[in-house]
Amino acid sequence: MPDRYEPSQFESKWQERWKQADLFATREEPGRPKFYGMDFFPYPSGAGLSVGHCRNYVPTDVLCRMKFMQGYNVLHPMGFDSFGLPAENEAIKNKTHPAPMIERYAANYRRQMELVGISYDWSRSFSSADPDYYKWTQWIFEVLHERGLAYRKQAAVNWDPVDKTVLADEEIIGGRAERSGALVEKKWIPQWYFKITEYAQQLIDDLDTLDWPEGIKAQQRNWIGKSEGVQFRLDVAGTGDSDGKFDLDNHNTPAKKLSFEVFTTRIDTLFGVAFCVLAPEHALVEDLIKIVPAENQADVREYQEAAKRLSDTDRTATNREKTGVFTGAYAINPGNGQKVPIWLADYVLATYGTGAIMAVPAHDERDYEFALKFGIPVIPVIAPAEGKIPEGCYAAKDGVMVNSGEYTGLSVAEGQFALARWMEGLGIGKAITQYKLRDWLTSRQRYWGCPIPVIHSADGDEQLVPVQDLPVLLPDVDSYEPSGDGSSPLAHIPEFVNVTDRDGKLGRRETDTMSGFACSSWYFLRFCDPHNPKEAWNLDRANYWMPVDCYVGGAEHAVMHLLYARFWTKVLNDAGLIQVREPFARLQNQGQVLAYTPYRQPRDGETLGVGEDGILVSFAEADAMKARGEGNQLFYKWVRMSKSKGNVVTPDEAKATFGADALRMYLLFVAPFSADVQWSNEGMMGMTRFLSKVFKLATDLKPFWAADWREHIPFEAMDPLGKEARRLTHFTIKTSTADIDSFGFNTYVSGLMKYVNGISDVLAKADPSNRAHALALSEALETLPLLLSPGAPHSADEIWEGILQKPGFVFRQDWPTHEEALAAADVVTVAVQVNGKLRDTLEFPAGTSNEELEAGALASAKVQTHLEGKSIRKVIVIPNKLVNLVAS
Ligand code: ANZ
Repeated sequence: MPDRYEPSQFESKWQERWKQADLFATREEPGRPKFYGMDFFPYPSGAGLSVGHCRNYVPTDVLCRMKFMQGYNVLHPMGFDSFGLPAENEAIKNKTHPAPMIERYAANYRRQMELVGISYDWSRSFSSADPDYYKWTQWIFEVLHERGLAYRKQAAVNWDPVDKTVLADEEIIGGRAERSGALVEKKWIPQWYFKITEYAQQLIDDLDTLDWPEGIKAQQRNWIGKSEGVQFRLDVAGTGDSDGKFDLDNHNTPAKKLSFEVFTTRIDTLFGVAFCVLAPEHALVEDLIKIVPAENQADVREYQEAAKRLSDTDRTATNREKTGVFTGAYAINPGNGQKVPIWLADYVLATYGTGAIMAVPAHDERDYEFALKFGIPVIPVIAPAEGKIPEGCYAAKDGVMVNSGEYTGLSVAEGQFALARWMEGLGIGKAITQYKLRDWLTSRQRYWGCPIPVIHSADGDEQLVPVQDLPVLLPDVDSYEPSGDGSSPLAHIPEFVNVTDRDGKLGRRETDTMSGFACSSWYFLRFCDPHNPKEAWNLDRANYWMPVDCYVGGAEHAVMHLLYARFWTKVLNDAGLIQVREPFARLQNQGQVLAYTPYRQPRDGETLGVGEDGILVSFAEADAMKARGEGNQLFYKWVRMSKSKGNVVTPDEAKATFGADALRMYLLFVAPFSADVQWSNEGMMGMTRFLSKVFKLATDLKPFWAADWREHIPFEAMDPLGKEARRLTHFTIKTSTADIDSFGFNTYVSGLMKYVNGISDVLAKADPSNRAHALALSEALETLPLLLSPGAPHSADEIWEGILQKPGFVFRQDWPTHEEALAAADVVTVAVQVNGKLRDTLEFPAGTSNEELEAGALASAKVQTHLEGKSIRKVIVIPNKLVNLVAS
């Protein structure tokens, strides 16, 4: 048994033995508490895993391993999110079929996960592209459909002319498709939606019940975007007049009354309305255009055309100069009867509120910019409670109403209340709540997805495929490239499309597939009962395991996946199909792994892209440049490890060079869990040295080993050295447990390091013939692999069997518990600072009160010399650690 960490000697051996013993099979023993720990559903890419992925999987594994040892029934599953665009695009590129390709990639992921010793129960694994799985995705679609939550409508969708597919808003960045980089166009086709808007309020409210990072909750709240305001009607001047005439010049079109609704969060500014704006696509424009002068008509048409070419993101970018066009028509402000011009402007979106606004340049920045540009008057109607009306735009909500008729003098809140009531009384408006959230566009005109289980009957109605006929199988075809006409490739397969409907007539099968987000909105339920052929899940099994107690993955999924999964869970709960209303009780986001990556200066004639400061080069190229003496053109940056940057370190390499446990412990130790990590080989070396130290300590402790220590401890004649060993052990049990629970993995590892050092110090002074030393150090020797095992499970088993000569796996042992009295230090050393500078260190009994610490610090002669002539202004005390006296 070497007294060093030699991973090649034992890591693969243990992995093999774990597999043979089926060590990680999910335990469902009655009487135990449950723990469901899960990582985000990965899409298996051809590039395989990098050590960056391991920063997601290893910490979850540590937590799950500890929970199992603590006696929990643990569900720790892994599966593959196989459907979707990335897989399909990769398959097209490689000229292969996505199904076998993805299966190969998934197998490689699994191999790599096993390589680093992740304790997944593989018997529960599945892929979202398995018919046994997507059958139930289709079934849930039908549940939604039956509840009126899945519907189809004609919609102007974002069209990616390169990938030839429709995109969700979230897939567009700066007007371009996130994946292909193509400029996004608009196209009208029928699309399937899930009515997530129906759950907007609940999705906000229930965030309060979740133990999630505040930042993610805030992003969800913003995304849902709740606004409280008033929606009211404005009439178009001159329409609906009794004499049938308009008061617009040159016009005498028959008098049809025209009006439009606006939504405002600031009805208190009603008397400051200087103009109104309609979105260029607003339906009223078609009527307005008939009653306005010819030159306005032409302007309006031209402006509408220009607006079509812009995405919503571009239109609302705050740094973009405002554009707009006067329609030639006027609206009447119901507050004061004044006529205000109606403009078209693209900063007003057709898809939010009513697609029309009352514009108040004195109190809204966007309107202010617009008014300045087009010479529209600015009419202040809100003044700060004190001081005079500021120049420009005063957007603050605190103040009183001025120039507002009978409402003058009311506060903003009072004015909002009064005006809303007044409009309600008049029947022209009412207080409403608006959400920015839009329904979830789910259909994709692509092959590689879960088919939507609908038949369009001969009579034109929508029929759900009967449950007994599910799944609607994705046909196995050679050619599945996008058809390019906007329809799914499935639409060109007659055997798929032609079906008999419920009445035996020839119908047409729906050919859109669901977006991958549908597949990942319920997989956590399937893991509870993964191979059930009769149901999506057995209710008891799902109710037992749900909710996921800890869900771990990247912060980039803050909105879509996490929101959609919450929505489906709520619907399934409403349908009585699951007890929980929220799927993920606790969420943790890991930091990214960054690699030090070479770039070079651009050469003559080379141009850099926006925001770039150099040209990425491969490591080989960088070496070649150095060899050619061109090293001065190189510079290095810390960037996210990814295949596209050519800077990936694979777990395979890391294991081969340093060992799996070293990799695990390094990833845990190198930075707080949620912080980004700068990958370093030196850091990995450091971790192999630490693990060697663990083996050395265990070997050196062996002469003290008393297998029966548990029966004889505590020993009355425990001397200070023995007591110190026990204190270190119990203290480390306490902190390791708390650290792992709270995702403090870096302090878990640093705590183990301190423990190893502390016990080594004790050992150096201990006497093998002293019974008390033998007992206390035996406790330490047995505790060491137990505490080590979540982080470095291979080493733990090796020490357990090789040094302690104990049977079985550490994973199956009980997690140690600490005794509070033993864990507490008798005496603590407290630093005393004056104005932040260390002036003395004092010893106190552990747990001394803040007041006594302060008194003790003030009594120190060294401290007093630094306080002379000064008076103390503040005292900061950190119990057991520090007293800082702030004096001047
Ligand atoms: C008048 C006003 C005066 C407004 C004022 C604000 C300040 P949130 O809070 O994001 O919901 N608005 C309404 N519909 C819009 C649309 N389709 N496109 C662009 N802007 C729209 O914003 C609500 C406010 O955004 C509304 O209140 C409206 O401007 C504008 F001093 O009405 B406000």
